[in-house]
Amino acid sequence: MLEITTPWSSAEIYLHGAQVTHFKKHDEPPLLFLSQCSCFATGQPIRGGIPIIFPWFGKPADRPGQHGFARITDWELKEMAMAPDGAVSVRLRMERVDSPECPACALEYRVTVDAALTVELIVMSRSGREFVFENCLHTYFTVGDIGAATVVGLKGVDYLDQLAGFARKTETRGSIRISSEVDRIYFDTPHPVEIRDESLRRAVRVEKEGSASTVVWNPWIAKSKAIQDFGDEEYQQMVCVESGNVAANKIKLAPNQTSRLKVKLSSERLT
Ligand code: TA6
Repeated sequence: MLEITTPWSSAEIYLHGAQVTHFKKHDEPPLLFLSQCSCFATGQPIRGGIPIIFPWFGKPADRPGQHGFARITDWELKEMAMAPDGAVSVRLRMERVDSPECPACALEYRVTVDAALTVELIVMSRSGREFVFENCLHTYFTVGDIGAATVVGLKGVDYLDQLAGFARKTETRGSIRISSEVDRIYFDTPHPVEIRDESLRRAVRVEKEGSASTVVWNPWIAKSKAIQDFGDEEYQQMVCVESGNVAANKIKLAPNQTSRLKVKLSSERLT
């Protein structure tokens, strides 16, 4: 695990899954949520921070395991650098030989820690065949109280409601307040999304490049109890706002081409 400290912030990154598990500006509560019940074990995903979902999202019938293998693979640290202003960047890499579930490819993950947290997932095909995949940076955000938080920026957007048999619906609310289990894949949302946290008095901004889908998830009470590596009450302190390319937005990568998914997370005080 890499522990990073900059003039503005601190962060932690596990080689397991190349998972950022902590990011905190010195004068604020943590931006990322990490479950107190998370496993840290071979073959198990870490519950919180920014799991890298690749090359499939969810649990397709013909695929082994939920959310692909990137988040349970040990990545290689290739480079760490500090800029003159103290910003720290880290480059991690994993490679895959050709397999039925994934053509030969190389992945790089670049993390930049400064007053914000910027992560970029780069997928390079090393195959002569088209590579169709999904990717998603499955970010868990800390909120002071889920009842005092809203997700802003999805009004008028179509989504699949995973709790209603993937029914396609349209978001009618400019500010989404969560008061039950929510599990939605919003389509064609390249624009920024915000989490406004009245409890912690801050706005968290999610800016993206190369991401057409936004997933919003909170397990709420029953699902929280059912998830082994998640505390029964932790749904009150987190919300997932995930950035990627999922379902109808999946990526079709031509042979030997490269795909980039970049997300910048920042926060400012609510005045
Ligand atoms: O965030 C969307 C989602 O697909 C939910 O359906 C829920 O399963 C969540 O991911 C967590 O998945 P995980 O495999 O990490 O338990």
